[in-house]
Amino acid sequence: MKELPGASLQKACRLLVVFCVLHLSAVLFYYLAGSSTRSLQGNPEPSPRGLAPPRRETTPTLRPANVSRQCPDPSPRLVGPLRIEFSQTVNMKKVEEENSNVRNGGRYTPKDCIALQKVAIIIPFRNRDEHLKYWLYYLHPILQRQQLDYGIYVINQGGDETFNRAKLLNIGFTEALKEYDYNCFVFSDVDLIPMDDRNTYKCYEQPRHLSVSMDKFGFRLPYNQYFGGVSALSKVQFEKINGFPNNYWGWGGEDDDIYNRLVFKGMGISRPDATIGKCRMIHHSRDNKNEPNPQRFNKIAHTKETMNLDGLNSLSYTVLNTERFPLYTKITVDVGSPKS
Ligand code: UDH
Ligand code: NGS
Repeated sequence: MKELPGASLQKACRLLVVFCVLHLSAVLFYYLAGSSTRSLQGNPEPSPRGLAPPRRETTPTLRPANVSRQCPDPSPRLVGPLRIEFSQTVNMKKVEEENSNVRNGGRYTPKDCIALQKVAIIIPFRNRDEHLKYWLYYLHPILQRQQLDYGIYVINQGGDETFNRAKLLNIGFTEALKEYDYNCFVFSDVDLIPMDDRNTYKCYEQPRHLSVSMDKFGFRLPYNQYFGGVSALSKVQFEKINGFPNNYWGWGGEDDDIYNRLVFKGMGISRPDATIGKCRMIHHSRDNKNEPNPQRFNKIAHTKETMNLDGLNSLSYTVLNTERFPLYTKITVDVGSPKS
């Protein structure tokens, strides 16, 4: 019997449906097989904004094994402007309780994502315990909201020789790297507190000046080349300038020398805007043994010649003591003397 034209059309449609079902099943099968292989290999999810996937860390952290997502940039936990004041005394026991997720020695790693950077925060220090309490009280919660993998290093100058801020910072860089493969270093005075948590304590394409808008300067830069207070340099940027100078004894000029080094190596300064970069300084009088250095003007005039000889490659010091407190590591050092 001859097939009706409608019947052959029906047959063709049935064939097409069968083909589509087979095709879909095959796609589904390969997709499921692929995704189980991916999760077994533990590959990171495609990272947001096309960033390269994180490299495997060389030091183990306490992050759960199943976290493979990079922390978003900027952190969604930021709150913006902060009220900062220094009228109440800080109860350290309370601050420690409030930051119980910080590991001994002042180390913190976000739990639910992989931090974008591993940041060592280096604080030059001598005899400023009250300031340090405020710093820890305010900064730990901020740094956690910024979702950084961070460690706090207080580099305490032992003895009573003239203070040497920049050499302490070089020592902090060197000692922190012995502990963990940090890729970013934030150098912060102990008496400066950011007033906005969007001022992220991390590194950028260019060296970063973070304390750009201080209350004591009327919330503006004192001069365009100012690089004092709080700054952030990646490991690569820091090594490129041979670190900081070791022979600025007493107050002033070492930050200008650092600025010169950056410029002579072809780098520029990156800064947050004046609102995000607002910060408060804890008022204090001049410390003993930190008088203005009379040689500072002559020294900053010669950075170009001295920077390759004086810095990381000429750093010498002795560690006298390392103490692990719940919220920071304190390293007491002998930095020598201007004559040595
Ligand atoms: N520092 C100490 N102990 C010292 C000296 C300096 O811890 O004895 C550290 C501390 O981190 C401080 C930083 O080095 O924040 C910079 O030193 P500084 O605070 O003395 O420098 P600053 O320019 O002040 O902030 C200079 C003295 C201003 C006196 C003003 C009197 N009204
Ligand atoms: C400059 C100093 C810097 C210092 C800045 C701000 O004059 O080291 O003032 O000082 N440079 C020289 O002395 C060459 S401050 O007002 O914070 O005490 O950081």
